[in-house]
Amino acid sequence: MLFVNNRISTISKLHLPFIAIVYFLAISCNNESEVNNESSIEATTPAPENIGYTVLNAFPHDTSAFTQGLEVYNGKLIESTGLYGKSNLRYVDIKNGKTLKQLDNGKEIFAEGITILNDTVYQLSWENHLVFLYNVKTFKPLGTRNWSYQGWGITNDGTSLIISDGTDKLYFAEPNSIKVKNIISVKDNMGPVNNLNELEMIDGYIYANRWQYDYIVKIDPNNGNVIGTLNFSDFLPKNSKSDLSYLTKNNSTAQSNGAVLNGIAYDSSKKSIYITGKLWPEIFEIKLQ
Ligand SMILES: [Ca+2]
Repeated sequence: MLFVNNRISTISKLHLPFIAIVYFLAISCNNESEVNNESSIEATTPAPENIGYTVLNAFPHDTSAFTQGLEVYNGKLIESTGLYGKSNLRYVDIKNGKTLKQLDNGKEIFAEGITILNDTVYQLSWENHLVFLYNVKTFKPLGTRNWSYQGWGITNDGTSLIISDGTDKLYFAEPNSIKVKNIISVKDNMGPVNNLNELEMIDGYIYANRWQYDYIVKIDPNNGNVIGTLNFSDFLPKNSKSDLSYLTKNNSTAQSNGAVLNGIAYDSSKKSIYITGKLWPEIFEIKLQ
């Protein structure tokens, strides 16, 4: 603006209309660039906030359970375990960790995440491209559905199944046909957030384990933005009362397959979250702060 004003004093009045147009255009351009700047700021995902939590309890967990999916149903845990030849679906007593009912998947299946919708358990498989349906009370098989992608984690929002495949994508699928209706990309301020694994819907937000990362992300299902993280680095050594030496033995399942943080189940009646890891000796009950 100063540049224009100084020039006006030194040029003839004949040039004033031209100067006025230039000035108007300059102001317009400035306003436009301000608008563009604002929209680019809005398009950037803000850094996630750190979400604090309190550890309430530690309960025994089967150290041979390669946890891929964890749910709470009527005060009990339902767990899906992976690995070929070791995959199964089981009811587990939360307090003593005992398996109350178990259905083996067979040696050809590598089971993955589970969710419960309308009294049906949906169990994913990793690379088998199949989803298994069971009656939640009896584990009576209710059929299978085809799934085009890898299966990692699954939850639901009461209407749609929400499925991860190890990328940054979350697939919203119709529960009967399991046809994909919508896909969102999960991102934080650093870019795409991949390796999305076990999922849990908690009070309208999707919480996700990230394979080989010691934290859980809180995702806004409307836009895929990671809006918070729960830090679990060094969590097991700090909170376990068990001998953890089996996790570092050479040629152990833990060493070859990774005893990583995985498993989130929410009991909405208590507002408690249960978290564990593959082959971990405990399941921990936590509450968000
Ligand atoms: Ca879960």
